[in-house]
Amino acid sequence: MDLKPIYKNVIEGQADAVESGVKAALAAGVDAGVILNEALIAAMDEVGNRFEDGDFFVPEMLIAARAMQAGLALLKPHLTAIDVQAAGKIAIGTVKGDLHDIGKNLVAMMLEGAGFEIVDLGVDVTPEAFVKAVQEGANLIGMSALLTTTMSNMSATIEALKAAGLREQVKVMVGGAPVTEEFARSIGADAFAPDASSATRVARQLVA
Ligand code: B1M
Repeated sequence: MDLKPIYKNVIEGQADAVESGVKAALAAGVDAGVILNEALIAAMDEVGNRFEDGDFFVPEMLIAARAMQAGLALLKPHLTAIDVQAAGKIAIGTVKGDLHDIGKNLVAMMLEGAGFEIVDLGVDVTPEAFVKAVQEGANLIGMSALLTTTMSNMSATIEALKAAGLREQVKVMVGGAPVTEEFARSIGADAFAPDASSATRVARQLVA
């Protein structure tokens, strides 16, 4: 089945058309992961390119994001076939100053499917809120950042965990488009994951 119309409708922010396209693709037996990667994520990459080129502005990015999320909601049950065993409790959030949540939501969704208990702290999450989540029992922290300017808040959160005497009892995983393995190492995170499916594998290794 041709996924181009879904791709095009995400870029154009046509949420209803994205929903009907995703429904039709699922009904035709297209794998949910293929729809996610080849239509939804690919479209958001193109939206980013157009923004960089000055063809799109924030409102266009926002309506494209809404259209993507409408498609993502339909894929969720197909991406999260729940494993039986509870794998651990992860507090996940987009760091302070950063409002991008699509990638973070996708990672949370996949981790939920892998059996993790999810505490979704949302966006613009302060170091103090991550610390509180660890005090309340999270054994893994997942931080997402999409802006180069907010990546430093990952390191601020790790410092806050140390200051609270909690660093040794929690594993820290980081990710998001500008984040790299090298950056993760430099701030003392336990792991980096480049995408949602590897985040699941990495999280499992961290709590094993
Ligand atoms: Co923003 N934005 N945005 N934006 N936006 C980017 C990130 C940008 C790269 C666009 C560009 O210039 N090409 C650019 C950042 C440049 C930079 O810092 N180097 C940018 C900018 C500049 C901005 C504003 C500053 C624009 C402005 O106001 N002038 C502003 C900032 C607001 C703020 O946060 N304070 C802004 C605002 C917005 C919207 C609100 C309009 C909207 C977000 C809506 C929302 O999230 N609800 C938006 C969008 C949609 C984007 C782009 C187009 C798409 C992001 C996305 O959802 N991608 C983005 C361009 C791009 O990334 N190509 C862009 C799809 C998503 C599935 O991918 O989030 O990368 P991603 O997640 C992946 C991996 O990174 C990884 O797994 C996910 C799935 O595979 N991952 C993890 C993510 N988190 C992880 C955590 C993990 C592990 C893996 O462990 C815990």
